[in-house]
Amino acid sequence: MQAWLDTEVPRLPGIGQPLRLYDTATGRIRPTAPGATASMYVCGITPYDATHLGHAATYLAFDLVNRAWRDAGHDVHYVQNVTDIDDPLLERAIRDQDDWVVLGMRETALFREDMAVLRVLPPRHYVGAVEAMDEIAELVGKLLASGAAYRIDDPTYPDAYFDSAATPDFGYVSGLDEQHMIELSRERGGDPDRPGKRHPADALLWRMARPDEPSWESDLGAGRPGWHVECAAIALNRLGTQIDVQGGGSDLIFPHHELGAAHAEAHTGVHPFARHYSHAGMISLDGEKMSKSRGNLVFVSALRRDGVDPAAIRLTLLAHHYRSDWEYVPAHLEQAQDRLGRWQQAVALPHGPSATELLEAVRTRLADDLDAPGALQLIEAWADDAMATGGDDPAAPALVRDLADALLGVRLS
Ligand code: 5CA
Ligand code: ZN
Repeated sequence: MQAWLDTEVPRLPGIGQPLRLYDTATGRIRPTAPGATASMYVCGITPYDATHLGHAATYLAFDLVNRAWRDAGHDVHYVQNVTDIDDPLLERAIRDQDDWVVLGMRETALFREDMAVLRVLPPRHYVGAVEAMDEIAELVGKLLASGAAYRIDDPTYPDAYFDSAATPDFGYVSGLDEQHMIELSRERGGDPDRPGKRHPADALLWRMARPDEPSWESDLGAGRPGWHVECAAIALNRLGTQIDVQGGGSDLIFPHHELGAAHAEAHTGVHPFARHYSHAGMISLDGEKMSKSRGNLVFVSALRRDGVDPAAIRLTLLAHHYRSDWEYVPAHLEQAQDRLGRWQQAVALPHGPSATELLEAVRTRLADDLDAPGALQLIEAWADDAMATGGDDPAAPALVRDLADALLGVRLS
């Protein structure tokens, strides 16, 4: 698929610091250590509803990773998928008497617009499950051939499942015990109770065609893929056997990232599949996780229609650390709009207090597990100073404008 439009990133003086990032698998903040090219796979949307603030927050977190790496001199190979065929999409299409293809295309188009307006840097490869069908089926075929997967004992629908015992390290991403895994997989699209599986956490790889469901021809028989193998195939085929960062919201830790890593590792023998498993916190509204299935959503597109400056949406989300769970209230947006106004005034001044140290301090905050709230406070202090006392550096306002744009994606003019 075509990704959304690219955004210009101003060049900053000097060079950014090496990024340290929390890794879910080891439970520690560790340096990312990419080579010249840093590789990142971030799970994309399932396009059955519009982008809400929760999605936006997650994609902004990884946009900060992208920007920090670029600032540190890396070329970033970023890949994202679109789950444009899966149960939730089909269920929504049936509920609304919609065509699942049209629904997916419409919501993907809206997501692309939202991302472009929010100045989220686009992935180099933006890949739909449907367009990747052959490569997904091929990976399933290889997992079956190597014994890492099996056909369930069901004569009508001999679906293919992944054997969770196929890799020695299964469970290392989430660190969960079996009971907890079973509960989460039941909640999040898995089928731990289906008879005939070797282990309850074994994940569907290929669902044989059912009447009234879309299906694709393949050597496996007509059918459609499971969810985790979609991301494993798309990532492996573009980024190779080991990647620097696997990203998504914390609701993807289990089963999605656990199983995706296991699929990849069973196929390649390379452990760990990702050097960092990085997860953004969940945003809630009215006490519940913002989610398409609950319907308690604040849509980015609706805010845009109301004339909200996208930079204020970014400032709203960046005011919370990416790993924290938090509840959105409209006052957050109002505060961000005030802040944006003050910053815009400050960078419009003919001179200000020197911003050379500010640039280094903001780089330090972001390199420390993406401390965007800390970075915002530093810029805030500079803006207060600029407006209170002036300062005499004529280059400072432009430098602050550029650093807010390049490192935080916040455009002030
Ligand atoms: N297509 C799959 C990933 S392969 C999927 O999870 N799609 S999604 O549309 O449900 O979610 C897209 C991304 O937004 C995921 O990374 C998910 O973790 C994140 N996300 C969903 N809800 C929230 C929320 N309330 N707060 C923060 N992030 C969220
Ligand atoms: Zn995914």
